[in-house]
Amino acid sequence: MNKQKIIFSGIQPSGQMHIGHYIGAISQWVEMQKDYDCVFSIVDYHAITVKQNPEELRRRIIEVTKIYLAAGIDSQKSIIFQQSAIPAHTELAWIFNCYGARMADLNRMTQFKDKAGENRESVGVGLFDYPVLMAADILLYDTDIVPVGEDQKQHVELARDIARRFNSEFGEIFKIPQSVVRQEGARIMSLLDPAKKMSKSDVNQNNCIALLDSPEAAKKKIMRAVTDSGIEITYDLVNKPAIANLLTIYAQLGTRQVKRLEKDYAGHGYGEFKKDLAEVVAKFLEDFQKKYNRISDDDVVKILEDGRKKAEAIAQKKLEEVRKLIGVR
Ligand code: ATP
Ligand code: LTN
Repeated sequence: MNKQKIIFSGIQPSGQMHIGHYIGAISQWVEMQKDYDCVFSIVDYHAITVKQNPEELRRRIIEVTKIYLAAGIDSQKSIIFQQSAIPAHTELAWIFNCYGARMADLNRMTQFKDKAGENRESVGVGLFDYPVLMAADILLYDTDIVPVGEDQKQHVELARDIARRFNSEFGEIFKIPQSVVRQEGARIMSLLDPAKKMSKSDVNQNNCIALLDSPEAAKKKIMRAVTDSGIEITYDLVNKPAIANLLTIYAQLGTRQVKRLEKDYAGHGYGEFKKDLAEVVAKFLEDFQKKYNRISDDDVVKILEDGRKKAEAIAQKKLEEVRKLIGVR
């Protein structure tokens, strides 16, 4: 009997993937594969909570899968699947809408407030209900640990609340999951404004290094990145947030840790530091894209189909139990 802990996480195929996704999420998943049974999803039904162009969505689903693989997610070891391929996710979300998820909980979700903004009354219901679908994703697989960014912690809390309520009514059916937020690199900031996170939704693409940017373009973006006043290269989040962010990127994509970089760059200027960082980023992208380009669309179709079969067997079993408990079977 396999007793390894279970990890579940996912990314929406809704925009350009950037080094923030790699450093903040995917590279951590790659590490976790060593010690855990992992399930990674391309959460396309989350992506449609905001408007998507169908052609672009289709392309992004393949792109995100290739990015998982190129980053080192091993389809032999971990399950990789497309959320919409398994109807159990939306079905369980509906059941949670009726049992466990409360209006008051969803009204508290800060991401909904941020994303809906002024349009709270006119946005689609899906955007409001999004955390319930996320709870279904997580709870279907008896997940122990959910590695996510800081902004998703509240959603994992909600999944725990839903699981507890459901369990207290029907018995111990769902495992209570925990979120894990990586400390270093949890938030890669914009290259142009270190107060904002690097984001695929930003209009100015110079803020962000996409994983599929050409190495040359990425170098230019690094050279254009803002720095702080002063001349020293030190990790100081309060006084030098721009340099701290560049140091984090350097350490995460290169081979030297921040402490080592601080020592090595003592007495050297920003210009030299940025030039070296640009080379490190370019080299990382070159290697990454080599792996990415080796993966064909046909490979992706096969891997997703294989992942669907494996994930569906687990999800369907859990859903069947739930259906019985609530009295529809
Ligand atoms: P964006 O703001 O760029 O649209 P997002 O948070 O909506 O990004 P998701 O696809 O939801 O992007 O993110 C997937 C994962 O990547 C999440 O765990 C998220 O926290 C992480 N992530 C996204 N942007 C960054 C970043 N700049 N730094 C670190 N992690 C990030
Ligand atoms: N909401 C998450 C993506 C997501 C997810 C999940 C993450 C959907 N379902 C389950 C972890 C577990 C996001 O936008 N980053």
